[in-house]
Amino acid sequence: MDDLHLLRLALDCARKSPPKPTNFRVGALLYSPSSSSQILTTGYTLEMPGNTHAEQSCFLKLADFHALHLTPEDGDGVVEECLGPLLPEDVVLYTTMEPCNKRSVGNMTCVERILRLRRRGGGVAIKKVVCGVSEPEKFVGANEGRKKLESAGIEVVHVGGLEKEILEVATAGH
Ligand code: HJL
Ligand code: ZN
Repeated sequence: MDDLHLLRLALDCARKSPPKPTNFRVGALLYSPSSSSQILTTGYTLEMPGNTHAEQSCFLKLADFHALHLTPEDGDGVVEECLGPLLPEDVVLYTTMEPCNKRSVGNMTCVERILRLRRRGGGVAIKKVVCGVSEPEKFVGANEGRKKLESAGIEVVHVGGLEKEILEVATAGH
């Protein structure tokens, strides 16, 4: 499956997100070419309980799949700490919008979550992120997410061609 096809699948997920004027409707998935199912999980904004982002929903759903049985009392970020060592070597995050690096008060950013996903040896578990658009400067100004991921050694790839559709879906309800 090529990048554009996978990004299109992520966009299909974004369409399921309930419109909310104060965020973007984003879709994401985790892809591992060496795994038998290849698409490990999908997610979209507000899919999981709470003010959840698409990438965060992916991590929560995959944690459930691995029966990690985590509850909100375990604390934010614990899902990612437990999930990191379980991820296959070649996992790639596809997301219609670059991961967030700033959020409304009290919520961990997706960049921070990605950096918490670590292998047993301590290296980052997700080494590549593919996204369709940068975050528009509407809510939090310039998103430094890409830069932060890259300085942690994560490759961030922009795949062009779906920008118009992605932004239409992201801003529906604004
Ligand atoms: C990404 C998402 C999502 C955003 N970005 N990559 N995935 N909703 O699922 C980024 C945007 C924030 C707003 C509001 N959106 O979501 O900057 O309420 O949604 O914390 O800044 O912040 P909250
Ligand atoms: Zn986010």
